[in-house]
Amino acid sequence: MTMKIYIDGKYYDREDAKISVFDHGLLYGDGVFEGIRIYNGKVFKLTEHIERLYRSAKAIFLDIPMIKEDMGNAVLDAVKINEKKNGYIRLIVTRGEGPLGIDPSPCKKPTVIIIVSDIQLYPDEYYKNGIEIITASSRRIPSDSLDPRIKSLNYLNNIMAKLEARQSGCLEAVMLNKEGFVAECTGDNIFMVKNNKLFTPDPYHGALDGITMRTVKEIAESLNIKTHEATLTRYDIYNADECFMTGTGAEIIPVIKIDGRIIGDGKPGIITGKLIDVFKELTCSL
Ligand code: PXG
Repeated sequence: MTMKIYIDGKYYDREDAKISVFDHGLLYGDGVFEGIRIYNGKVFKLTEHIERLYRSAKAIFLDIPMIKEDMGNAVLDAVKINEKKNGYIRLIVTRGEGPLGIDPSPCKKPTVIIIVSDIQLYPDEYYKNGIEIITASSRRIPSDSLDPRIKSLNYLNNIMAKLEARQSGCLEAVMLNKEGFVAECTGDNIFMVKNNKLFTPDPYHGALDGITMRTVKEIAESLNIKTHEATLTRYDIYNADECFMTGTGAEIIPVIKIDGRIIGDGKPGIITGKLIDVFKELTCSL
């Protein structure tokens, strides 16, 4: 089964799926995207992802040339055509082709791309044993420069933080905002547990409004665990009982060490484990 990639209403084989070198998505990172999971042939939280895509687009003045319903159907169609039962969808809308120069006004038609593929961000053992992370020196772009809720094609500062993690032998990094408060990781939201309560940075501090983060909050509520959107510093994470990250790709992954400090007893925590179990049940019962 070869991969079929959707570009502007047509399907192409992987080798033929190409866009212009004059696309402003490539030239300037001018565009928005979503990463979505397929579990058991069902698209997880499709409406939420489509809604977030259109909110990101609106914020950057990008007029997506189709209505939300058609976009949702295009995603479902791409999943069906690729016969994907478990996998990952990358939905991208770029500013489209235009002349050189950052002014997007000559770009007449946004490019819509849907890739249906696979994703495994971390090996299985990390879900069982947890991972070690560092704090990156690259800060999250300030909210007053680029709202962190916009899931844009500009990931350079996150990539710099990811590289910093890799260079210090870790897989992930936590990013602080310009005031030094914890914002999120390079492609995941962060949570900590203290005294049986969940804490996650208030999105105001510079986090993406994560769909997995929201799902985890709902699961916590169903387990009678309270979640607080808080102002967190590295000190809070160092002294947490448990810590984990959430994201579409990673799902829920325990963090057991940060900046060399062992979190809790250095093993994935009990509440983290419960949340992982319920999340798994949720995605398996779709
Ligand atoms: N923060 C950032 C900066 C993200 O990019 C999240 C948080 C988690 O949000 P969701 O809605 O997915 O729970 C993301 C999402 C990848 C990859 O290819 C990255 C994400 C999602 C899927 C795949 O690394 N980031």
